[in-house]
Amino acid sequence: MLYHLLFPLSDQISVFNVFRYITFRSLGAAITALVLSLLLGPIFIQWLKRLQMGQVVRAEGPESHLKKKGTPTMGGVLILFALLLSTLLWVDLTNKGVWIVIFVATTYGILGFVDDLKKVVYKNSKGVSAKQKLLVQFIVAGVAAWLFQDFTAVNSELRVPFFKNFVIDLGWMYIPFSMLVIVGASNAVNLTDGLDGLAIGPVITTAGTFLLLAYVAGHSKIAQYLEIPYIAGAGELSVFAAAMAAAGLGFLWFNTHPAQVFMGDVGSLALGGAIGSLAVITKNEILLLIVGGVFVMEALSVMIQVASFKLRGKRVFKMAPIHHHFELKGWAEPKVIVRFWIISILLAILALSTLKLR
Ligand code: 57M
Repeated sequence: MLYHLLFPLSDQISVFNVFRYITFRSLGAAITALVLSLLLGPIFIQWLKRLQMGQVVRAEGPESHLKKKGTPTMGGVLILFALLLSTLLWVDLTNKGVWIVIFVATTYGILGFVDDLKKVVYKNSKGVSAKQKLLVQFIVAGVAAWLFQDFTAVNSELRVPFFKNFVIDLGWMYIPFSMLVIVGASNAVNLTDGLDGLAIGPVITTAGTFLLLAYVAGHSKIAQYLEIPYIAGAGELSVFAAAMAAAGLGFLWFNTHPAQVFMGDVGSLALGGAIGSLAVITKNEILLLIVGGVFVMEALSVMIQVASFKLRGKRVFKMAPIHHHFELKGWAEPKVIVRFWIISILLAILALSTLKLR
């Protein structure tokens, strides 16, 4: 909004010329989101406590989790508030791509909010059924994938990291594929959110990586130099990604071990959906497997565990997702969390290196 209010005045007040720069507006969005989440965090947590929005902890989880019972959840409302307000304040509101990503994050956030309410308020620990959740997620992802089609160069071609000239054209299959990317990312973040700060850490590194990927994809000269698809308008997504990373950082201040608040499905589903959408709109669908490698590892561990249990009647891990496996191996919770953060940072660096390595 500030861009539309102040940039037109730059003829009279030249300093307002800075609003034309995506870098400046990304920095503004990040500072706004960080300040909002840090300032509103304590008030929001108090409010959740008063409303008794305490987490219901399932008995079959690791012993160490039982003491977490009652921790306020649905902190994702705070993240989304800071993220969306900051984005709307600093982004070019005529950019369609940003609105599509906001549409996914908001609808997935509402889905998660309903799930959390059912679990926390109605004490129904199953929440919204998995089938209902998936149906809504695929419908929203389908609308987003369809809308992405006329967003400049979002086309059916897939690029494989490290192999610049190797392009796979999925044709009509690109729509269901991109839906799978968005729904998969959302559920992978959801599964990862099982230890204090375990999900929000990789969300911050992933958002920071997409800040850079969106900027270069939307910059014709840099995209040409790096031999990556030029996607006109993708640069504005840097503002959204910057706000997302900063809102996550502010939330981590309260979610770090021992957590004062959990993000809830309202946070994990929304943030995962936003990450999947950013990957599709910047044409980094396969690169997301590297950037979001921690989320992939967590989701894969569940698939392997359930498949092995069904086919062989035996577990591969002591418990899935894999963060519980390390807990049951005797790793302290902070050790598991910080080691997963280290992996996430290394994967982000590796992903960015693919821009140069060919
Ligand atoms: C999402 N939710 C956490 C919190 C957070 C198929 C199966 C693998 C599904 C999976 C599952 O139910 N996942 C749901 C993970 C839960 O966190 C809440 O959920 C929100 C995110 N969606 O924001 O509101 C618990 O995680 C802990 N937590 C923290 N700190 C945080 O910052 O400590 C969360 C955030 C919270 C808290 O204890 O209550 C969760 O783990 O449920 N199921 C599982 O993950 C279960 N695994 C399992 O059943 N494995 C089986 C088979 C089916 C694969 C096996 O290995 O044999 C384990 N997790 C739990 N209980 N808590 C075991 C059962």
